[in-house]
Amino acid sequence: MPSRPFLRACLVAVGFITTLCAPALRAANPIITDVFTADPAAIVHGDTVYLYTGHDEAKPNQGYTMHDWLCYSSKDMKTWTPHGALLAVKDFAWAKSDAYAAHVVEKDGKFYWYVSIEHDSTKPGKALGVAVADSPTGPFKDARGSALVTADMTPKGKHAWEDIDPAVFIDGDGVAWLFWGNVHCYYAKLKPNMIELDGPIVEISGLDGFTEAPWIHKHRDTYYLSYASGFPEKISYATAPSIQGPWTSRGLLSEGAFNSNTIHQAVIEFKGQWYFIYHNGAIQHPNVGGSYRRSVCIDYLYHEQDGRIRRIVQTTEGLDLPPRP
Ligand code: FUB
Repeated sequence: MPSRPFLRACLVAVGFITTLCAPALRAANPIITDVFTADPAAIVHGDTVYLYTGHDEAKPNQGYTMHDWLCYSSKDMKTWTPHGALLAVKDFAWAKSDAYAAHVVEKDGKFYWYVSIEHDSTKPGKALGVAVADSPTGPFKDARGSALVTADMTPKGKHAWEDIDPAVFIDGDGVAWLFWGNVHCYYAKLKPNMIELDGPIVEISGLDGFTEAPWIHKHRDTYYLSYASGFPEKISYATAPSIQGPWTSRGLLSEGAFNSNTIHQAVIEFKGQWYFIYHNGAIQHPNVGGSYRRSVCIDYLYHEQDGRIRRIVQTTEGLDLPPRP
């Protein structure tokens, strides 16, 4: 018969192995724990949510180290299927590094993946590119062979990372609008082909503390522009009666994210429930998180009757908690 110390050692080993093998994709926050994920963007396609994220690979003393973008899908927002790195910097021949925040949108059966990326030395600075696919999981390829927006197209900004964080919103009339920016928030109409601008680049002024990460959603008749504000970032929002404004600042939507200077939100509705998707730096195992080693989280979002959005409560339980009535 095995000795007691031997049995105890076996139990400890089993517990340890169980912890290591715990599902890396779950409802509690952060929802992905086997790799670092950042800058979430999500779309609903049929009965499935597709979640597209950046991929932090920084070593402990490095800054942003991001080479590709990841994709996950779920039919219940709680269990997630990984689809791997579906797009990478190397897929854009004109780009050289920095797979920063991105956004996917569906139009006429095609899926357009708008990305922020560092342009090569012919147009120095951050730029926006767009890849296209026939399915939400690819294969994606560069839709233009060149950048959609480059630093010389927004000369107002004095810094090289002004043209980041694309977000595309398709209005009820089918017209698509591209929003983006860092410090300055810009928008422009897209042509029906989704890969060319269709008019001037306009700056939205008066957004309290705008830093980056614009995201548009519509609820009832109101347009909502949420964005990262200040630094370390919180999330603020503004509302408007039309996609072209005028935008009225509505204050804070969320406090900052635990252990991360950035938070980068996405807002979606799925099966009648609204969600706030963001990142924090909370993971402690197997590697330690932080501002350059971030992890995607999801909590509920509630619209109030008066058109405001209730302040987001960031939780560790995430969607293991039931939604409030
Ligand atoms: O992930 C790189 C940059 O950090 C993103 O483009 C910003 O939104 C911030 O999250």
